[in-house]
Amino acid sequence: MNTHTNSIFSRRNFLKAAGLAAGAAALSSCASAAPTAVAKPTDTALNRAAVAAATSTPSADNAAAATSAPVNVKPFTTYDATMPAISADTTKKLTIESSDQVLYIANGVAFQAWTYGGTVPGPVVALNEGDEVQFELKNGSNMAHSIDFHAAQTPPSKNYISIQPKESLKYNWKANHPGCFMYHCGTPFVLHHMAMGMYGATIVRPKSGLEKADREFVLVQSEFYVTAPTNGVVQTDLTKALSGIPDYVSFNGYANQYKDKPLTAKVGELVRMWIMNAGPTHYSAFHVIGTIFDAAYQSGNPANKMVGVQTVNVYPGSGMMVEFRIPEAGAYPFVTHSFADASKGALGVLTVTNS
Ligand SMILES: [Cu+2]
Repeated sequence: MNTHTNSIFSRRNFLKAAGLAAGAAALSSCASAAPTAVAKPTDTALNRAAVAAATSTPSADNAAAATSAPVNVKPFTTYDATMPAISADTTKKLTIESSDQVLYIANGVAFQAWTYGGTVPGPVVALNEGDEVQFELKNGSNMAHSIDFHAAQTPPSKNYISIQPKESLKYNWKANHPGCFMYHCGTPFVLHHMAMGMYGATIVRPKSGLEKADREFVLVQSEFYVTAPTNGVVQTDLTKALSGIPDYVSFNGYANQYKDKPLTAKVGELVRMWIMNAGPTHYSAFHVIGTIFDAAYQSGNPANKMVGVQTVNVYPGSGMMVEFRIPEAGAYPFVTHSFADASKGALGVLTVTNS
């Protein structure tokens, strides 16, 4: 990413990307060195109890655990689920660079990924309705890629085309509709490029405004289909991807990361969650155990309001926005209620406290 992205991504994400670049440089200069230990997230007794109530299935972490120490793998850092700030500029310069990375997708599972901006999912693109996006895709990967913004209305034949390594592609588009949208690589074999990690969320805030939320999160659900590890790294297994039986399902690219490091809120606060389902294949039945959504908005558009909703259906390639207030302190797991997928890692916890 270049400095242009600062106008559109939060400083946090920018720093994260910068840190990742530094880490990659360090690793490339000592490829034979022992890998950095994976940060082990904390797990409180409170959350264990909550999660035990949600799923009694053992952790997915062992399904394809690495058999030897992985090399050139980035240390795990929790993907910050906080909705980034949106700049007031009505013209937003956005540059995304694709790159090949080995990332952890679950505890001890190093995955060969193709990324946007060095992470899976890629950075959250945060816009206001009506913004013009001056977009550039740079291909820093070793194979052809493209990018398809569901928030855009533009000819795919002209702009969603594949570019070769070291090439770049520029096109402008306008965020005409508010909501929670997917972006992804559309280069054939599309299932392969998406299963490798090439997706992210675009959030377009409506012109009409939204009630100020006390907590606002972005969650991207996605599946991973992997081989047994070779040299400590698992690859995408296309046969499994075609069969639709994943090894891991995650929120924001890492199985159970918000079970291990919960999101937080306080009693009575307005909590808003933008949920984007990158698939590539499974539907998400998003549900927060112990509460009911006061409102849910199909595609995240305020015109598509439902009330008193227990579970929302987030189709692959679509998004939702939900709002709720928790009346009593406790640990509230959030899951896809497709429980095979929750058991494979699509499970987190919202810890709600009195003060
Ligand atoms: Cu691609």
